[in-house]
Amino acid sequence: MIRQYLHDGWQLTAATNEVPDNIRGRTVPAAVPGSTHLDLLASGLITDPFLDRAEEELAWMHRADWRYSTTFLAATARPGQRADLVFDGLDTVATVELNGHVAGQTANMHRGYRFDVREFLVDGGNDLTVSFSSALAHAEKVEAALGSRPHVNAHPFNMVRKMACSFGWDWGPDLQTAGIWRPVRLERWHTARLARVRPIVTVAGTTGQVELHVDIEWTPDAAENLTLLITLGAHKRTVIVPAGQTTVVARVDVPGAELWWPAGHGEQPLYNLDVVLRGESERLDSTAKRIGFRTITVDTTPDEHGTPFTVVVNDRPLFVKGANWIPDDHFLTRITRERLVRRVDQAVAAHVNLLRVWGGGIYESDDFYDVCDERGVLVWQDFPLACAAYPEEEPIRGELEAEARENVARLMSHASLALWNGGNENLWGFADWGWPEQLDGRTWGLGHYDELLPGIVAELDPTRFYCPGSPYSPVDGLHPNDEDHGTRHDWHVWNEAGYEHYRDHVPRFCSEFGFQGPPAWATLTRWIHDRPLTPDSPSFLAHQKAEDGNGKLARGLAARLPLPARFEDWHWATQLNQARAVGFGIEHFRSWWPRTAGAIVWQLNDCWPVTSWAAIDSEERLKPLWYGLRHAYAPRLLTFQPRGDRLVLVAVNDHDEPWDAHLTLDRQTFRGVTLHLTRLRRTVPPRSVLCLDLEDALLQPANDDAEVMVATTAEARAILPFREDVELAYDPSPLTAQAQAVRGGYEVEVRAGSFARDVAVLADRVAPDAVVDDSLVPLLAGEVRVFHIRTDAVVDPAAFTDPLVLRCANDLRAVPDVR
Ligand code: BMA
Repeated sequence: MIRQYLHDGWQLTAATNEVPDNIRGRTVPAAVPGSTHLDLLASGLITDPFLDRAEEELAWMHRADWRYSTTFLAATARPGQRADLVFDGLDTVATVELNGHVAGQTANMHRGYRFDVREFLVDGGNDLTVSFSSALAHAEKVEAALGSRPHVNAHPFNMVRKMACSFGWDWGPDLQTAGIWRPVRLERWHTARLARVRPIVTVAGTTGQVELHVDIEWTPDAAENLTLLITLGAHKRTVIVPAGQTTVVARVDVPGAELWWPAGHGEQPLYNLDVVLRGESERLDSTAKRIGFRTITVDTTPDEHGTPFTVVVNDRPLFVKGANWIPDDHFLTRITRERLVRRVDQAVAAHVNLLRVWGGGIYESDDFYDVCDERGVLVWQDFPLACAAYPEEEPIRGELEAEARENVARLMSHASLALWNGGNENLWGFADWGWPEQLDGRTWGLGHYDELLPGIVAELDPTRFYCPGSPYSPVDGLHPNDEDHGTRHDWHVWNEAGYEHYRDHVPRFCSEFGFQGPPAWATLTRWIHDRPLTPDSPSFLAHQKAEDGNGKLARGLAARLPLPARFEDWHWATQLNQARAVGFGIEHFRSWWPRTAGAIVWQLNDCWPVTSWAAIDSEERLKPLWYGLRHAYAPRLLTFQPRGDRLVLVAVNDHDEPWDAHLTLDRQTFRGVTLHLTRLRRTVPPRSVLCLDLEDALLQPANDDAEVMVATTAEARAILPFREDVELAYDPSPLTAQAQAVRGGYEVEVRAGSFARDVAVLADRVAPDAVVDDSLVPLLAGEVRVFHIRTDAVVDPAAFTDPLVLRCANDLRAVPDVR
């Protein structure tokens, strides 16, 4: 096998006249892999699509057609040799021509294409063109042919196999990309090649087992017997492949295999699996994968509460501390392995042990799953189907089948891959969003979720759990979002209700819930230049995509925190409230373990600068929510929760070791006068939850607007005032602080004269690269905390104690409220 990558010399030209004057007839250098927006940006022909309201100016690109072309040097194919033009990904509707001959046509960005171009190759320069036509126009044509189906947002993304959020989402821009988005190469081979290699990995007792399924493609005239050499760590196997045999199944056992564990529960040993196909005299083809030995199941055995959804790894049931993942940049080809490493590391640092690759995005790159394997992050993979009814007719069915087969086979080797899921909110949409009337009997995708996709998983990747959708109730006749059965999404909080309503439900598994907040200040002000900058200024609004998003932010603050007039305070208040809301939900869900077996917050990351549910913004900055996640997902957690009509203290121990907790419980005034104090010692068994009754003397304040309840151990602390912030009589400026330069950054020593809630150093306001080690820290009267800030910037240290940088919840009481 000779692989010749064809990434050089590409040029891009608009293929229609319906483009702006400065682009019509122009040819510009093109990046491959890449996309039209990025090429035009690099040539200075468009404004950066993320800037202010540039997205609107670029709407013409939805309907544009493009031609990519290059010339590469090659020789004609020798007799008996195959020459395939292989595209790992084309976005999306394309015609591929080599030297004027049509090699093939495509309409699915989620799969690869292999075209036999033996007949078209010439000696010397070969002209390759890829002509893209508008994916939107294609989708509209399919819609006209098959009949329309309900979908969220403006465009019929459900009519073309292209990333749904390409067409805009409630956190994403409507910038419809086109381009050669994954590698392209010429593959020359003879005799045979490895068409597909599928390791089915299990553990039996202490033996790791790999059942390797290898599909071989032969040239028609090949007549020799071949050898397959399999190397797994120190274990080797050789299998003879008789001429013409297209499948081989081989078993390799690894006695005493080291087990792979999710982060927080053990190590992530990975074994190299190399497969080589040899002819009599030469190596014909090879592939390398990495596997890990573990078992992952989802326990759905009915119990006294209904039907659980408990992820079990190596026989150990785990509480899933999850986050939903969206494409990490709207322009997918900018997502490097390094960027993915940083993002997954940020997730792990917040104690996240599962990422759900959400159905409005893509099957991610190999790098993504490699990094998750290495870091011990479980992956829940949605098939890319979201918030819409999908036709079960051609061409959608055939394309979905082709992409699912390819991607199941591509990803199944990964130790981190925990489960396949049919799609996002499509079952819910049918049940609740008025689809049956709109569909009028047309197909909507049930066959995909109940037959096509589970059939493919069972055939190709039989050890992996398949779930038809999220949310999903595994009991016939029940609503997909039933709290007692399977998974649930809680969007009542945020859309209609305050976050206290998370406590109205005890779901078996909450696979989506979340609350919005703006991006970090440095991110916001780099991309949005409104003067004045307000939540309603035009560019800011262009980066707030949620329906009535600002209204929901305002209602979310109501009754809790002031609704500040000054933008800087609004920014802080809404970021803080986002973190509080999600932390509140997580603590509630964790307190119900094992009945509630997981929480997957919406959402970890962003794909452009936007007000969204994300914990990490598009410039990789940690929003206060990220720190909130890290607190709420900490392996050992103390939280006050209602049980019956009283509050109890819940101690959550996620470790595999018991927690010998020496507890101090006290009630004290904001000024630090202790009014009640008890000490006790309790052991919380591994991976379990202990509820502790509390004495009246702790629970009943003398002044409910000026006291807190505190539970402390060496590893965890819970602090709870008796009322909402707007009703508390706390000091609006309780902090004194000093900052100094240290190696690698700055230190800010903060002292609380009286109770200070959610102390934060918004360090990126001082230097865009500055990162603080902790945030949203409560300080009791008299406590001192040193915040460590990492930055390369040289600044006056006092900048970190500026009132717009060093903040706490209290200070919002000092600012004018617009209500
Ligand atoms: C859920 C998700 C996304 C959406 C989010 C916030 O429906 O699946 O579609 O972005 O809510 O509205």
